[in-house]
Amino acid sequence: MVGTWTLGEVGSARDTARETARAITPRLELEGRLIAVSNRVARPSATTSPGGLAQALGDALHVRGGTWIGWSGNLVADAASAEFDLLAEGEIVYGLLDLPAEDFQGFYEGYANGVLWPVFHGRPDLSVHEAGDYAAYQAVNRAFADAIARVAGRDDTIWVHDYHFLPLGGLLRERGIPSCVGLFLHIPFPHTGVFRTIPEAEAIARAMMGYDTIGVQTTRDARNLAETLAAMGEGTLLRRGEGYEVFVFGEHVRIMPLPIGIDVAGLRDVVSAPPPAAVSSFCRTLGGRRSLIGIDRLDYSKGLPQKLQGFYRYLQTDPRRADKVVMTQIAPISRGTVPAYEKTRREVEAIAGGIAGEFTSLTHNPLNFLTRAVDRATVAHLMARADVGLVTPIADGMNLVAKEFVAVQDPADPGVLILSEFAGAAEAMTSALLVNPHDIEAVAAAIETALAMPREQRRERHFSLMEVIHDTDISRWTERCLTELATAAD
Ligand code: GDG
Repeated sequence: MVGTWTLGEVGSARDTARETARAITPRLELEGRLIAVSNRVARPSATTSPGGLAQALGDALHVRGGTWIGWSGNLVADAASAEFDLLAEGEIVYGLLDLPAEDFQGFYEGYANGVLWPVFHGRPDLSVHEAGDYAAYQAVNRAFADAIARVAGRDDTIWVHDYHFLPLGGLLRERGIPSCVGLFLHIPFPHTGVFRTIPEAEAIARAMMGYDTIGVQTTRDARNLAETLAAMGEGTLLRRGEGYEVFVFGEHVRIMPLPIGIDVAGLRDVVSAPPPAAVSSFCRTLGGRRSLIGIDRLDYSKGLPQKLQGFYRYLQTDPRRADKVVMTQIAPISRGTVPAYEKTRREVEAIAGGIAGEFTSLTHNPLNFLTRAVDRATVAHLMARADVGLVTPIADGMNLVAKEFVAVQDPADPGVLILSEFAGAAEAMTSALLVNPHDIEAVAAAIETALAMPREQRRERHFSLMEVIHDTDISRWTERCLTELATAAD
């Protein structure tokens, strides 16, 4: 059970929890552990749900081992009934925290996804400020800080993930946690003026200064964050290599661009196994037609209307094309009860319906549009067999699908990646066909260019994209982040 722990109680609670962890994981050396913290954990025994963060962090911890603290998935009546269980599975100890139902809604849908997500993706017009949501966000962050305080030792490294936990740095410092504490932000960080639209901007900025180091996806995010923190409290900022050091509110934080990647070998293993039967049967139905693929959570940041409009325009330009191509868009519904997501879903379904109505014949449908999640092997094999990968977010921290698409291609005859210049991935993946997704004609033209691209040019582009994919492989990314954390602690 997690209650409110005063500083005096932290030590004994921590020792008890450590003993429990030792008892259940004799293989793990618990001194100087890595403790990762994220809202969702991806346990191997549970049904995995799509999501870049859980996918990447799971891959990282399987490589390195450690403790992973996150929400248990259980909602309870009140804070007093919330349990915090430690559970070992493979090389990871999971610290699973129950959350009070009354706080969860305000924390997750309300503040994290109703305010921070739209603002950080440059859409403050979509943010919805409900009374009580910020208090719920703070309450859940305090509950996590209390749980972490129970297991963290002086030598441990605490690696917090994403916008759900921006204030954790400050809350852990308030609890006297001496460990090195870092944040990795998976989503973009906006310009100062956009960040300041959040009513609680200054309190959040102050709490973020509790971190020793903050990793972000791109140099643009690093600059936005450093300038914002410095501007909020009239502090100073210094360049440090590719990153910054910010001195403000009497604190000091390091900010570094640390672009995330994928488990390249793991994904190639998936595609070297025989494809699922559904993929083989899909390939037979292609009958020599060219194949395009899109894989995105159904989220307004992912540019799904723009992508489908671009495909629609490609077909309208020459209706004979409809019988020569098949576009498969997998768009699993995500955060479906948040109003802005419902609106995007209706918009995307209307465009898909327009394409189907205008171009489906009795014998062929040029668009497969699925709002269900499909399994990882199916996603990987569909990407491997596609001639074109379409990744068109209007804002995105990185976008792992762009990297996955490239990683599963046959180097001798690779498909072509069309990539939005607004994805973090575009900063390094400059050999993709870069497009502005708001320019529908440009998306349609990029599809035409990709389908006509000679093999030699496809191979050259793929070769240089693979250098980026290998350079940011998930194990390298993990080591880079942990080295950054270790030096921040010096
Ligand atoms: C956040 C940031 C950043 C998707 N649909 C299915 C499925 N997926 C998998 C993809 C990929 C992952 O989910 C999505 O990752 P993304 O990076 O594209 O996007 P977010 O979920 O928004 O992730 C993002 C990321 O964190 C990591 O830092 O890149 O910018 O927004 O792995 O393949 N997987 C399965 N079925 C699906 O239907 N199995």
